Amino acid sequence: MTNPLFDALFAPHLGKDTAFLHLLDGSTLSHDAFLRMAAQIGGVLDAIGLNAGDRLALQAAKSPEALAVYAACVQKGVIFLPLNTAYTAHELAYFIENSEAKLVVCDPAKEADIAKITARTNARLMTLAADGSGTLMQAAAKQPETTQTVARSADDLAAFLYTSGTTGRSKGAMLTQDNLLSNSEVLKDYWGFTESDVLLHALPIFHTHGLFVASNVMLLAGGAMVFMPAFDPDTILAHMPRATSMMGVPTFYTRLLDHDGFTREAAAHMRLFISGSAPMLAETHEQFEALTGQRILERYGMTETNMNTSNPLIGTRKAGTVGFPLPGVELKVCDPVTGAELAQGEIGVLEVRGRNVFKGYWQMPEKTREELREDGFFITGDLGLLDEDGYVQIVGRGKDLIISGGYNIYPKELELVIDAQPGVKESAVIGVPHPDFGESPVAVVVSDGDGPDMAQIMAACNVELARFKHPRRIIVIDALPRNTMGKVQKNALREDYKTLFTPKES
Ligand code: MCA
Ligand code: AMP
Repeated sequence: MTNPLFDALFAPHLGKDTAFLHLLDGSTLSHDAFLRMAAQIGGVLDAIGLNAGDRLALQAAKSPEALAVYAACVQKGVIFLPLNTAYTAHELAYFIENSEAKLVVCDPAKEADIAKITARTNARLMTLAADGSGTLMQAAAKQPETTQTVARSADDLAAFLYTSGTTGRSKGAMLTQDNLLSNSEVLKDYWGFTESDVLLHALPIFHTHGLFVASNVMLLAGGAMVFMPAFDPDTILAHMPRATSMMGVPTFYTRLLDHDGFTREAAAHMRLFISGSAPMLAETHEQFEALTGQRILERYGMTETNMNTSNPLIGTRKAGTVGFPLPGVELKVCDPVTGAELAQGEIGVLEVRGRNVFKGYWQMPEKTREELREDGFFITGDLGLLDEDGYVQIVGRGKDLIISGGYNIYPKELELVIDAQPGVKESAVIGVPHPDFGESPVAVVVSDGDGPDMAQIMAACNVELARFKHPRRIIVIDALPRNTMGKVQKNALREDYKTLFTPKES
């Protein structure tokens, strides 16, 4: 009986007393202790009747237990659906309904709100707090510390990750065991991770970066992670002398550079700093190298594809580029209209193909057809080129997307909420450069009648949208700039407001 993902990431560590998670209370959880905890959670999944292919949605604080829920899902063939802890009940309702999750695990503080959703969908609801308390681990404590591994094939689904869309409607990206496994195998080797590595893990574990890149790679390598609930520069610096590596979004690096305690000596024990999820300014690369003598390794990925390209471990890490296509990943730069492949140096839409590319969007065959070609190439929506040395350079986005501190914000989602408010004729949401988050959303609103009520707009955002998506400014203007076809010219708006957040916002 085989379960490729479990067999590669988890099974080799059964019975091993090696360090897996260093926690901030000073304790260390061994690989074996972690797997015993996961087996007990797996026992709960069996007891409540979850079968392979069923979905489990988790919205809980980052903790060893939350990571063990992922391991339990892999072992039992249950499809894991992690959800951003910032999502509101309004957003959660969609994910729970759309995925038809059979079990929802949430923070006890949100139980009352989420119970209203699960009552409608007939899903089972259990709780998991940041300290591991709650009904899930109470039930797990009664289960044995070993459990049967359910057979799966490489093509079976392991996870759904929801990604917002340009239409404002989220899509569940279906990721197979092989998508996740093949990518972590490639990354482990490409970045040289071994069991001697200790990774500073400060990313959330509900996205590809913190879960499928950081955690999977470390599980495969057999190394340890300093597992932090969130990014805090003081905590990072306190643990840097025992660590070898860190993965982060550009905001991690700009915040570290702003910290007086971050020096060449502080970073001396580290062998590798990796950045991704959003573009890193060449200036940040340069400042980092000047201070530490080390060069950040930048890579590029997507929820639908895991990681596609990376700068090399050995060789030149070129600032302003995301490196080369990873082994096993084919990358083409294509004409956005015809799809024809373009020559080196020409700017077009990046398309990628490989074992890393997802299976499609859950119950959205049309969306899948729009973005995933029959020949297997996925249309990323990112604009880029291959430079003279074969490095991939991302020059912009063909899709209307804002990335704030590594979180994606689709303007349409905000525009739909804002346009529905009284006094708003129409709105356009744009991403404006921000010194801390890279980009921040700004709403440009055209008033109707007596004009918009700002408090009402923010109240609606509070109910419907996670806090990180909220507009950081709302600007009222007479009319939106449009081209001759009547399309709103967001480029013109971005130009008008490009210095809104500089100099640095307090
Ligand atoms: C928190 N807030 C934010 C963000 N994060 N606002 C805008 N953008 C954000 N990213 C808001 C909170 O709602 C709160 O608002 C205030 O900022 C402070 O909250 P706090 O939790 O203290 O935030 P923080 O510690 O400052 O967090 C910033 C952060 C965090 C460390 C950059 O957002 C983070 O860890 N980002 C990583 C995201 C990530 O893992 N992305 C990978 C996606 P208020 O005070 O007003 O209530 S995977 C992906 O993109 C692909 C596959 C890839 O290539 O990796
Ligand atoms: P997500 O949908 O959350 O997986 O976000 C994926 C998007 O993040 C990609 O399509 C890119 O636009 C962006 N992205 C990820 N890594 C990088 C990077 N190193 N440089 C520029 N953009 C990036």
